[in-house]
Amino acid sequence: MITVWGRANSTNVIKVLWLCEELNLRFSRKDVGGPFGGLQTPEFFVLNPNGVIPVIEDDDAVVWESHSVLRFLAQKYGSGGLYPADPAGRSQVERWLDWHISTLAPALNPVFFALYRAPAEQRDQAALKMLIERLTAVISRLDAHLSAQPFIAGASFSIADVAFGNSVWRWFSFSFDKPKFPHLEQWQSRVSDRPGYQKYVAQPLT
Ligand SMILES: N[C@@H](CCC(=O)N[C@@H](CS)C(=O)NCC(=O)O)C(=O)O
Repeated sequence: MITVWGRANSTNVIKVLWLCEELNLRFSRKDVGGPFGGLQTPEFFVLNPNGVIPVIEDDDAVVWESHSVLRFLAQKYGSGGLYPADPAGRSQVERWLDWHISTLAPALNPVFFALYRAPAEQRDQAALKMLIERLTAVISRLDAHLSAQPFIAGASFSIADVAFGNSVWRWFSFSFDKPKFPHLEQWQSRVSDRPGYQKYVAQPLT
């Protein structure tokens, strides 16, 4: 059976849990990270020398980096649709997985940390405003992208949608004023009735 290492409110662990549900995989999950600790230990460094979650163990394979985990599970257990085999289709998935890590996450995470992790009295409102502006510009690009196609990587649901689910959920959950992004809203309602989304993604932010 697959073991997923990581607390269930971690945005990167949520991707893996949602995909396990999509693939109907049985797994056990170990609470590490955040208040549970356990990442900066010699035992955990053997699993992931970076000391971060998620990590999965599946037979002899140990996989870390959330998008590598998505690729691994989709290749091993998926029937092809979630992670297309043809190079052109696959490159659509790959570029958005990379864009998430290189562009969306670095814009989103500082806003999340400022609002949900930093003590309120340490909040720098001017800095937060700039972070929100930067994030809004990135989200507007995603909205424009989704004006042309129903799913992140094209005409059908893929692991790219799984990667984006919790980030977009966080964006819409933030309570600050935001412009309307109708295409992104439509995408969210398109994926939100999937059981794995309901179970793991659509949770109050903590
Ligand atoms: N690029 C990595 C980032 C992993 C990461 O930063 N994980 C966070 C949780 S979302 C973590 O381990 N934080 C330390 C903690 O939870 O204690 C991935 O996609 O897996």
